[in-house]
Amino acid sequence: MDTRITALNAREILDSRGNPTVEVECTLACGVTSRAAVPSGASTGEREAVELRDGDSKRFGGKGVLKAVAHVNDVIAPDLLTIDARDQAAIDETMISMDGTENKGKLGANAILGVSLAVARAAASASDLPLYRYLGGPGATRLPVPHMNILNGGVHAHWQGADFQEFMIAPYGAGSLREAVEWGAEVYHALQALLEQKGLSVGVGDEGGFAPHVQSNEEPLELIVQAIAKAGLRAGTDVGIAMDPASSEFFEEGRYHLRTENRKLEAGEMVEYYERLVDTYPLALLEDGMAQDDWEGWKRLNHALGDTIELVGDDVFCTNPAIIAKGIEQDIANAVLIKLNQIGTLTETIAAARLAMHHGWGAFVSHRSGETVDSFIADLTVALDTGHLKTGAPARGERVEKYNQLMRIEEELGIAARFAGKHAYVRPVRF
Ligand code: 2PG
Ligand code: MG
Repeated sequence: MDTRITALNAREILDSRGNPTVEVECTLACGVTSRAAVPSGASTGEREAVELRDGDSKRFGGKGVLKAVAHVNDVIAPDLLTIDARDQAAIDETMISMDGTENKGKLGANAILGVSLAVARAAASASDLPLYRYLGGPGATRLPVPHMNILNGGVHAHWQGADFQEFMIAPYGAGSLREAVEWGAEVYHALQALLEQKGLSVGVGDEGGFAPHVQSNEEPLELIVQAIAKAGLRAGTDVGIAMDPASSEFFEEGRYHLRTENRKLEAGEMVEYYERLVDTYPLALLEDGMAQDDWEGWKRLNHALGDTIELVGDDVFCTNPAIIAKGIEQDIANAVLIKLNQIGTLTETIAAARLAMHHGWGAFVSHRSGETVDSFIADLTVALDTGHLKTGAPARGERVEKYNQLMRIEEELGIAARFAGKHAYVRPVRF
């Protein structure tokens, strides 16, 4: 097979929010063509790689990505032609130096990542390997616990509901990925019925979870525990809960503003708030409990809860190996969120996850709130053996495509497949 790159073509497509994003097609000399699409966040970290937008208010309110598309077609492509698509790290390194900035602000991380992922997929295809095996080798046999975001708040629900952004269920007690997906969908529907019963809205937020008007950030946890029981499952034993408050979004002037509860909390009070929730509910994982600039708050949180549950840093680390290294040194968390487009190349994303895992930290792979049907992260999670991922509700095409891909992978692995279950976390499940 001749795996040299013969063409790279980018175009502008729409994401799940109706905003433009970049899609790239990669063609190899052997005739293989692959495609990859780039996701887009709403609650973005300040140190994320740059998502290049046109800023032309006449198109998509300034959100067009024609500049990024042109960077792929006119700048990146000519330089990568005839390079072997299997040389992923060299290709990514070439794009990083072509860009020349710290944050990929010149070419755009959306341009660079589109190429990085399309190239990987083409190389896998030309090697006649499924993507998870091409990236992960023969040891890539463990299916992750899906963390399904069934109740949305914060910016993903346009501040109409809870302040906390994501309330997820983790069916870690299931015997297989397929069963976990089944349980997740059943709890989702039980929650829908429960909300209807209570006269609450069943409209959904950006990630497919319901977005009801609640009176506090504890109410969703109460509702989810009830929904788990209503689905005939045991909260804690069969299905755990995870939260991503995305607290940078409500951290203002040094305090955490809980609008639904009409309270402003100091970091110490916020930590106590979480401690009480952990005491009361079967929480296995808390992401972005503290804000990206509140490293002192993070340290307090890790001191209080780091031995009990998994504490994942998202906005605070931005999948950036240099920042993660600092976080490890200063002992501020025990896990990192892994998002491809926060850093902008596949190679750096793999490095970020490995760095975390080599230090005994967890790595939690994630979608973005603006997604496409590209299921790259499903394969990546199996390849990196992170044991868990989050990719939204068990509803909406762009979310379920990832869960569906994981079911396909499990089926293909057959007797070799393992489900991570309660071993998914960096801290043992308490139930
Ligand atoms: C997050 C993500 C994904 P966004 O905060 O973890 O759920 O949201 O893509 O909007 O940054
Ligand atoms: Mg987050």
